[in-house]
Amino acid sequence: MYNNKAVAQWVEEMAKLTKPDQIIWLDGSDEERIRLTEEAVRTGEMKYLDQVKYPGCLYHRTASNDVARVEHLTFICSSKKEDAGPTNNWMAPAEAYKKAARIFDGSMRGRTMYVIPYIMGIKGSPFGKVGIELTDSIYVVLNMRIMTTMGKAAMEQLGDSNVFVKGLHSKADLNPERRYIMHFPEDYTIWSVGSGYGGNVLLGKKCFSLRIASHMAQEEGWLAEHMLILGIEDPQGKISYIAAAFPSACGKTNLAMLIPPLALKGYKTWTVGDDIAWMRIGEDGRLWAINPEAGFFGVVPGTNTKTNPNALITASKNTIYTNVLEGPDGTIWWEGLDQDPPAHGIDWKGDPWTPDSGTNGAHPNSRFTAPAGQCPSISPEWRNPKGVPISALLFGGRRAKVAPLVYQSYNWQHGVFMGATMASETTAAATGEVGVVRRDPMAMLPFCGYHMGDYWKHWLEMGKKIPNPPNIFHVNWFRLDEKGKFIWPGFGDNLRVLNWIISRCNGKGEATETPIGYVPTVGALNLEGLDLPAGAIESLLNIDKEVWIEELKGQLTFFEKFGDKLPKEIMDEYKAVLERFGKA
Ligand code: OXD
Ligand code: MN
Repeated sequence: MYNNKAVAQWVEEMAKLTKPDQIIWLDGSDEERIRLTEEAVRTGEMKYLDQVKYPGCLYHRTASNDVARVEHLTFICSSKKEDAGPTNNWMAPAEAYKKAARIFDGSMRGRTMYVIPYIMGIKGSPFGKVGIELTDSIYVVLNMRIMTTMGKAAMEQLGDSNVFVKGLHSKADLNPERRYIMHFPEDYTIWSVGSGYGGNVLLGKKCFSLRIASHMAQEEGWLAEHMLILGIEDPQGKISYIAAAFPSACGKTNLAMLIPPLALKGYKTWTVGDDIAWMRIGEDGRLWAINPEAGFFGVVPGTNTKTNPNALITASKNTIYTNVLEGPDGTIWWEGLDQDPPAHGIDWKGDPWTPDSGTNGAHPNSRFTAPAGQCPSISPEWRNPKGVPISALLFGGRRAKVAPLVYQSYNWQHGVFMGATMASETTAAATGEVGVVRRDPMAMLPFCGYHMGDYWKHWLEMGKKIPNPPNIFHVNWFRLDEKGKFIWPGFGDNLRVLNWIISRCNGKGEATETPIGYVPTVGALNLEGLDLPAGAIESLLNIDKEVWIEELKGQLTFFEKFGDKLPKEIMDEYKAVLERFGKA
């Protein structure tokens, strides 16, 4: 069906290994979508939801031991161990290929191999990159249709080039003992076996667009980041774009789809992406970003008409729901939805469930896969092949006491240090242990495809190459009061903070110099219409020296892991903060 020789040869080789009964090359047509959906429904792999309430929506349940990314089974297989660095699992490429091949061998017998050509990015854009995923799962095919530009368009983009990311996926027997997510950055190759969960098997997303792409970006001089992209339009119609990195469970999708509070009249927000940003230096010397994805693969629980009404609308049609609670007659429900649960249903494990069961109906990591174009706040620029110009980069985390609501770095190098020291405290829901600090540099800990020390060096070098770089900020929506309650209302009101950030980028916005960076003065944030208790803004902006000295100790322990790969500039910034605290 397609006549790219390199692709044909590779597909043949992989088919020899996995031994499918047949191979189907996908074209991305609607007829194909309907045919595959009907087949998946016939075999029970997927179910139609009520097509009046949820037009075009499908339900899928993964195996109950296969509901999240598996970091301990994820490997970076660079030829030298040192290129994977201390934050990645490493396996020698020959050993990894051999180990996985034993599981792939014959794994598609009795099954069909689907060939999915896809573009991460926009067709015709210099940002775009082509991948091909081979899979034995229709669920994967239907998700990839939403998350990427797939089919004929991708093969046209590839032409007769032999440069494409080779992704091989098989569910095999879904045995966690025989599950691996292997990345071969030097070969632009991904082998994923033994899982059916999105983050492990939608190979265009984390595997390609972050792990492999971060390696490509280092080679080619750009940035592949775990960042949302959001445009903020002021009442005069000027739109400024930010890109923001937060670890999981810090509200990235919510911020990406933020709705301005009523008090901020005339402001609009525009969603460009909710998870990944590919950024290059534009001809005008600014940093330009695209969202390489075409859909959202969002966490469902907690999504409601208050936290993220735009996500609810986005996922109201043509969406695949995975591992939520199945209610009666093709309905669905999840914890944190502002609607009563059904009297009975089937939970994410496939067991009968009632509100009295005392267990979750939906898995906490249940997901929606929805076309980005359906988002009410989608930016008219989201498919612009040039991308959007970035004024500010934000790093953030969930910190009860350490980080103030917002602060700005003194310069790019200091900003890279801020990203490198990013951390988040675990919540009770996530681990059972509250307040454990997990260091997650640039939110890339599980996604950086090479040595984190080299990655910081690359960031530092990019700073020297960008004639007009974005300003860098740190935000923390999660500061707690003495009673353990959030002080800042968050959600739409985060726009107040973003507005201060944008005014700083325009040479305005009042700030005080502190040991950690520029912090807004108490009067600098627009708090009109917000009913904060007395002293709240002061505590949100407060920097507690004792707490920071402890924090700096934690940063140093973390940096020690990187030995002589820790760039000197990062250590210089560390010492400068200590010095500003009078502790050098
Ligand atoms: C995601 C994640 O799924 O960051 O986006 O874990
Ligand atoms: Mn993510």
